[in-house]
Amino acid sequence: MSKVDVEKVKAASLGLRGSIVSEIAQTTPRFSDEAVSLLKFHGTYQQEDRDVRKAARESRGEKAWSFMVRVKATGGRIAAPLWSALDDLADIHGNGTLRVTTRQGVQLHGVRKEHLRPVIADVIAHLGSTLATCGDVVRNVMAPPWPFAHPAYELVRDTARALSDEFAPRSGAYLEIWQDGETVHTEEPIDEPIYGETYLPRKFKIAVTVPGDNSIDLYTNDVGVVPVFSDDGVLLAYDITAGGGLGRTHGKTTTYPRLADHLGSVEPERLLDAVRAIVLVQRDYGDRTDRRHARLKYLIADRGLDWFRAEVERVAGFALGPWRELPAWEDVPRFGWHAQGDGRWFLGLHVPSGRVRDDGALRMKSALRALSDRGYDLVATPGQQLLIADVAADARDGVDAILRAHGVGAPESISPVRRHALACPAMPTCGLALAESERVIPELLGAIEAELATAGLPGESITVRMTGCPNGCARPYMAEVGIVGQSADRYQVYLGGEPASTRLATLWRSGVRLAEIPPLLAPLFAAFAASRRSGESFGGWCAREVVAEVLA
Ligand code: SRM
Ligand code: SF4
Repeated sequence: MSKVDVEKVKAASLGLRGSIVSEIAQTTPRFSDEAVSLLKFHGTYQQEDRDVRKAARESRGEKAWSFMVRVKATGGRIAAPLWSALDDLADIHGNGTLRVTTRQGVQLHGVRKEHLRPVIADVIAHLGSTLATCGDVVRNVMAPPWPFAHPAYELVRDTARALSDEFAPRSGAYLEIWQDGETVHTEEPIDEPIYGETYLPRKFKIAVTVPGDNSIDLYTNDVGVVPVFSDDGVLLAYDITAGGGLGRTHGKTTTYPRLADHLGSVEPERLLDAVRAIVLVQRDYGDRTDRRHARLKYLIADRGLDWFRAEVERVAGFALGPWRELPAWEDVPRFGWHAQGDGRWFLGLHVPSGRVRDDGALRMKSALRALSDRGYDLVATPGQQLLIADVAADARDGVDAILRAHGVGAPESISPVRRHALACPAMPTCGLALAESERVIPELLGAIEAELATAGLPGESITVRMTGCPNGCARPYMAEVGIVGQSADRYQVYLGGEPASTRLATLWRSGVRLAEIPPLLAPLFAAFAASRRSGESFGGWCAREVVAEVLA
């Protein structure tokens, strides 16, 4: 629970200014709780190194405070100069790593308070931004990461950028504080035409994708947007989903993961008006009395989809059309070289849990830096992968040579289980972590792979997603095997999601120790190998054979 009344802090903040500037000037290693809640809107979280909590308290009488800084990347695209700058910042002011997030952003960890301003100023100087990557606003807008030159992909990238611009906070506070170093106190009303003085009740997430491509996990977003084309490729409308979200709290049954509903469709030129109306309805009706009940998913669940659609239509001033049928969804992580369709290529790399670091002979961070210094843009995928974009056909060998020289092997050699896995950061930086995630998943995946091999399924593709708490940052509730931290070394196991991320998984076991998970899954793998239907995924088999039994 937040220690401050976030609604009051927002209202009194004069457009997200609050006391941030005066507190930056103080020599204390942390901010007040009020400033901490405003800093999120600026893209930074106050954290502590939980590994050294006791030692830090004993030696300094204070926790080991530092800051996570989250950088925006609409559709995951990170221009080469910005990546090179982030790489430097990670070494100079961070913990020497960068982390690609499950919403296609990039995070720096371990930034000390006195370095926050130089870090964010440098991001701005390299044409990046951290604004609205956190806080009660529209967050980083997702789009399929693949840099295909196909018109449908170009359209959704443009649409994601238009939505991102539409919902960017207008307050001048961001540049005043981080670029200029002072706030301009004004008696003028704060000019936030969409958000007003108190912004949204809670975070708000939007994703855009092309029909069939579910790389962005459409149904987990507050709003999803999908263009609908005629057979000859003419844009007819946009389908809109609403009310997805995954966060929940252990023991609080009024909180739950929810798949988005099919809200309807809209004519192409009215898309921004329609999405703005949705955001405004959530702004005005979302539950501001309880932050655990404040997401759009609860508004729609409580009031009903028909009420919600009618209210959106009233605010928009026009009716939405019916939902238009779309082709089946697929989630195909792309590794290795792929033609973009414009004569150039992109390379999909495996970055375990999105953590970019140099680790012994495997120098992924230095390799990516060598590539960004040569002018290659990077693209972060929702699957915590990185792509090297826009490589000329005759430059591919050179890119491969740079990667090999830094110990980065061919991505095709990575097993399917590892390729599909996601894990959230959890310990030691996340203040909400109840159990380990990123640091223990490599070993867990190894043990799961061994059990698959024993069951006669070596090389089987299964989606394993793990989080250190029930908030769902690595979207475990959509996985074939979802693992959710409960307390130190105790986890819940969810089963039955689909590889294409279209069905919620169901809770199967609770209170399981990490080491017990692979042997617990082993009999299921054996039964799956013996009785799977043609083309059936492990998640599909679990939904048929295991989940039905759990729910019975
Ligand atoms: Fe998340 C809070 C990390 C994607 C649901 N999330 C946090 C915080 C900031 C912890 C905190 O509030 O103190 C974590 C920081 C950890 C750290 O040390 O870096 C954190 N979330 C992440 C990232 C970095 C996980 C990752 O492995 O990449 C992702 C950053 C995405 C980005 O670039 O914006 C991240 N978080 C998600 C997702 C997945 C998504 O958006 O597709 C979800 C589930 C979808 C959803 O929102 O429903 C998610 N994070 C949460 C929640 C639960 C929200 C809720 O409705 O209950 C919290 C807690 C909260 O907001 O109170 C949370
Ligand atoms: Fe932290 Fe929980 Fe999100 Fe993991 S799922 S990053 S432990 S809030």
